[in-house]
Amino acid sequence: MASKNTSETGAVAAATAEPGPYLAPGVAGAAKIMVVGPLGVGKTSLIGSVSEIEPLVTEAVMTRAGSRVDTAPAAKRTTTVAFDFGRMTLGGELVLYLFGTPGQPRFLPAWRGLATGALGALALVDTRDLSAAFDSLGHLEDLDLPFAVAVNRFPDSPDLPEDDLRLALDLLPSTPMTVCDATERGSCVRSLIALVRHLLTAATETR
Ligand SMILES: Nc1nc2c(ncn2[C@@H]2O[C@H](COP(=O)(O)OP(=O)(O)O)[C@@H](O)[C@H]2O)c(=O)[nH]1
Ligand SMILES: [Mg+2]
Repeated sequence: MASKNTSETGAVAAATAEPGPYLAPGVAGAAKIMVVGPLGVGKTSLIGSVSEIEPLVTEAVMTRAGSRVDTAPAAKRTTTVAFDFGRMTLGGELVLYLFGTPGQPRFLPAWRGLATGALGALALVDTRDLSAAFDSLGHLEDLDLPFAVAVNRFPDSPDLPEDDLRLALDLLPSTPMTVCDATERGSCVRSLIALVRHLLTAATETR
């Protein structure tokens, strides 16, 4: 157990050792990863926390017209109008290209195009409103895209046992679930590592 923790700490530290515009010389592979979830769950924050390049963010100030269709937390003043994009190198070898995908139901038809070539997804969940995650999770299942769940903790998030969360979200036992703070890099990297491990296991099993 101790060695797993040590290697995980090392992997987190090595994730973006040298942020910059150029790929690390040892990069051997790349994966397109979607970061999905409802409005306000923390997608833009997570990509901003881990990206080693200036993330491409397509935020717009929410208008009164938009507020009729997008129900957002009171403190939220902007919304993603296309998608977020960032890049993170894991262990100096594997580059993850992260596509943050708007969670509002009207964007769901666009997912089919955005998901083309994606290896998997990190589904962000807010325990203050679990039902808001259903659209994204359902769509991942429709697209047959493997995913891991990351519970983004806010200061006022209720503490729910993992089993209850799994039941409420109807997750398979094999679906990884981590807890993160989208504004804190280390926890976001750990969630992405859990996803990549899951994708590697799935790929090995189907070989
Ligand atoms: N305290 C705290 N605030 C967060 C966290 N994640 C997101 N936020 C805040 O919640 C709001 C919505 O986050 P955002 O990343 O824009 O959500 P998105 O709509 O999924 O892209 C922003 O004001 C963030 O600063 C978190 O883990 N902790
Ligand atoms: Mg956003």
